[in-house]
Amino acid sequence: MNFKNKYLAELMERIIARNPGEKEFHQAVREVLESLEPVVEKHPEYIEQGVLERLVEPERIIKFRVPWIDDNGTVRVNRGFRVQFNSAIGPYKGGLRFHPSVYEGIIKFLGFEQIFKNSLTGLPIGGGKGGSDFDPKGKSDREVMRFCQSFMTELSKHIGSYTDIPAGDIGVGSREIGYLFGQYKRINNRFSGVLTGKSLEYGGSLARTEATGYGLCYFTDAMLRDHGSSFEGKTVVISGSGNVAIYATQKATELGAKVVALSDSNGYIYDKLGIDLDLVKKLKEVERKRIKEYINVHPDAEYHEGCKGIWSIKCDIALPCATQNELDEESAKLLVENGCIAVAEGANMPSTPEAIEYLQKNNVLFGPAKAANAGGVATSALEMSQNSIRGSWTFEKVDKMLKDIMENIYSNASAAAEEYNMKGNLVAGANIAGFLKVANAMLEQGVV
Ligand code: NDP
Ligand code: 2IT
Repeated sequence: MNFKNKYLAELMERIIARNPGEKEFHQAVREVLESLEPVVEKHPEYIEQGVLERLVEPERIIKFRVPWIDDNGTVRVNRGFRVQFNSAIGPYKGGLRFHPSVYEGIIKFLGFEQIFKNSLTGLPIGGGKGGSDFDPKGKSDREVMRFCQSFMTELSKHIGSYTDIPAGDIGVGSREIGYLFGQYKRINNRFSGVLTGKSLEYGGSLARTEATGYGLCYFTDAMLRDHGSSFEGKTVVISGSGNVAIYATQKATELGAKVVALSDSNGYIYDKLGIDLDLVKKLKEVERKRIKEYINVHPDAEYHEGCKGIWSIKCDIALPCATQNELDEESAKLLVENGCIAVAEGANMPSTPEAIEYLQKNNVLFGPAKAANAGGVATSALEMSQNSIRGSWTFEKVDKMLKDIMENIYSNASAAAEEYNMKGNLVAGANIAGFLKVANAMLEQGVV
């Protein structure tokens, strides 16, 4: 889509020139600016006060060397990043990603999206993201520990429970958070809620592990119900087999659906009888094995090399929960051809712009990542609240709060889309609703 608004068209050009080569960041910004076209026309004050120029420029980027020693005694060097994007409505909040594909453009796209997602939760958290090109795959626990300690030695200078509170993302789960927390505490002699996604023994929240996947299903359920449908009796395809995919599978199944496929970066499994989730949890959470091992236990299930083929499986609901741009236009066409009625994004920016356009044009209900996967960070904010009051809430209480938050996000995104004459377009609705709170806070705080 091209911008009708000249100011936005020029701004987008400047952003591309100022952030060369960062194509994921351009993609994330373009989508938001497109959604904001009717908003800036109605509210010129956002343009006059430079809100958009300020919003697309991170408040601070920290980039650092992470040296560590592997089990053979060899010195290894990775790159660490933390992008503190926007603190208008609260301290920077967002995960850390450890994956070889990480570079500044990935962390900036994730940090930018986090601003709006965090705003949508209704909780007081700003946007940030971090990570490293370190690959935890195939590393021993001791190597991961030494890497995390080195990473935190630098990161600890820039974070704090009132400043910036990192958490997990791809490649960062409770093992990594544990090592990072231990090193932060050792350096600062301070036991604080500086990270979320902690284990229950040292300040974690019940339901944080489940939160992103559960939240995705609560959101999707709200979207389906609003259109007279539900998960009951539906066939669901979920990509990925990490934290988000596993707990989305669990909740979708609880809500009456049958999940028939999961994947990892090597390939996908199709089990028409419904995924055996206990086995997936054992393979992925405990043994850190590949998804193809599934067929050793269930020889009737199929394994296919390559992860993209997962979208050729016939389903009613598709939940991409692996990574960015994993669902392209060709995949969207296959989903539509096979009668898919809803796609909701558990991963961050998993659908390409062409895929989104195709799905929306073909009346597939589409739940964008910022709204649909906000349950993880929302529950992180609930973990921060519990840490502040030095208390801990029951699973039922946190889960109920999560469900309420996801339903509110759905209705707020839906209402914003309607207000700006784009009824049913949750991409626009989520971007607008997320933007307004942050933009108004920025206006009130002056040019900072
Ligand atoms: P995990 O590391 O637990 O799992 C990631 C899964 O995605 C794995 O199955 C992995 O396969 C697969 N994957 C990762 N990269 C690729 C790739 N390049 N191509 C194909 N498959 C890939 O991460 P999470 O489940 O936590 O995160 C999944 C997505 O959800 C990410 O986009 C993340 O940003 C997003 N998200 C996570 C939240 C959270 O609370 N954890 C909150 C909101 C969003 P393999 O093992 O082979 O690498
Ligand atoms: O993308 C995300 O929202 C996350 N990885 C979770 C961030 C958090 O702070 O819990």
